[in-house]
Amino acid sequence: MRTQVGIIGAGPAGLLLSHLLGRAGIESVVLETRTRQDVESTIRAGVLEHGTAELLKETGLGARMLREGALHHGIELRFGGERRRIDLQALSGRAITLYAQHEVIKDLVAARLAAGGELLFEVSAVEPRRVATESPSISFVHGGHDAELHCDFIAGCDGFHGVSREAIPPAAVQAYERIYPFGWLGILCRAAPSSSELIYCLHENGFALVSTRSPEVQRMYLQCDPHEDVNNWSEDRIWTELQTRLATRDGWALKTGPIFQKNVVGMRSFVCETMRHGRLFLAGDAAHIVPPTGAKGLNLAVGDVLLLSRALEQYYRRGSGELLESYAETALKRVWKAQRFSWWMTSMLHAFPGADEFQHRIQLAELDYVTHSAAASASLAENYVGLPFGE
Ligand code: FAS
Ligand code: PHB
Repeated sequence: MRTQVGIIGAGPAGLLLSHLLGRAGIESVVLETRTRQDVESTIRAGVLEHGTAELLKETGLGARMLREGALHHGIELRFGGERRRIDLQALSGRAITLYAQHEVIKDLVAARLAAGGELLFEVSAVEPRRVATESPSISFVHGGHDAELHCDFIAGCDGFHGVSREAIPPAAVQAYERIYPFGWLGILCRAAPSSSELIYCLHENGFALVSTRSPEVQRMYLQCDPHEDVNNWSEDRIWTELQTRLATRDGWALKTGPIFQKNVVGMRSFVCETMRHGRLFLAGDAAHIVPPTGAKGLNLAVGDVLLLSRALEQYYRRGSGELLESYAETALKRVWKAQRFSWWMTSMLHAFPGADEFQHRIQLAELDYVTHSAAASASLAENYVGLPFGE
């Protein structure tokens, strides 16, 4: 097979890149190991930055998001029984959109297929080849047949556990990592919203987050041991612990309901500074991971592929490799800012094993300062709604 851009991975990064390239008249083929149904039902992100939502709208993908998503103009920080609102709209002039990642994926897959895009699901043995030459290719197996996709460029959008980053010689890889001594137990439940905006909560027992998916389905998280067995958490234990951590002086109550999905995720910060090796370009979780406290992962992937699509457009339209040359450097500027914000939110809002009362008081003082100081809350707000693309 032959195409211009071979894309490995049909997550938000790979599908959005194929969509943006398609709109610029650039051919691509997306290779995905899982089934379409699996990809369209993976429960992950829920928060879209202002810039992400605008890009989806501008590129013809906004209709269902506008109908079924929800604009949130603020978030709440909760600590020491106190409730403090951060007015994102007033502080940054922007809002966030609550619209689940797998819904974005469904919209992207539908748009690609409607545009005649080539998506190959259930491929295996994917291997990027000759990435440091001018004629790379990707070998894979599909429908029991060996295949080779010849292309000008390869976009590695296959997430943290993919093959693309592994295709870069170790000597060329510069990576940075921080693994956190806690994880998140995430639940989906059928219940009415307990709050009209997201609640980020620090309690001495640990972090808690109240998020949402729709008026009928709620998403919540609580800090737990990273190796926790989710079966140790009965529905009663989950609701009791959430209510304990989220308790306020004014008797606020959590709305509960049947939990139909629960899982534990570990937390890490990771950056592979080598986002490009020859004709192989990494984007999204294949190059960087942030702890979900800052709600940045999906939005960073969007920022990467917007940059990469513009660089490829410049190459095919004007024969210039200038933006391709600067892709990694430009993308990493935004990646490190999001890393800093996600690490900061995680450090401020989680109970660290072995931390003493002094540490806890410092975190409470930081939350008190952030929610009182116009400068500090404006800084939080502008990072949370998303720094402008390319910055
Ligand atoms: P993905 O991992 O989503 O997609 C990679 C794709 O490549 C997958 O479909 C995989 O099957 C495929 N693949 C892997 N290996 C392959 C191979 N060898 N060949 C072909 N295909 C291959 N981010 C936010 O912005 N906001 C949030 O609220 C948020 N919440 C989160 C909550 C949780 C519990 C988790 C785990 C993450 C959360 N994130 C959040 C981060 C998350 O959204 C990721 O950043 C996002 O999925 C990254 O997208 P991709 O880079 O496309 O990678
Ligand atoms: C979510 O809705 O899944 C969510 C929201 C905010 C976060 C992380 C996850 O920071």
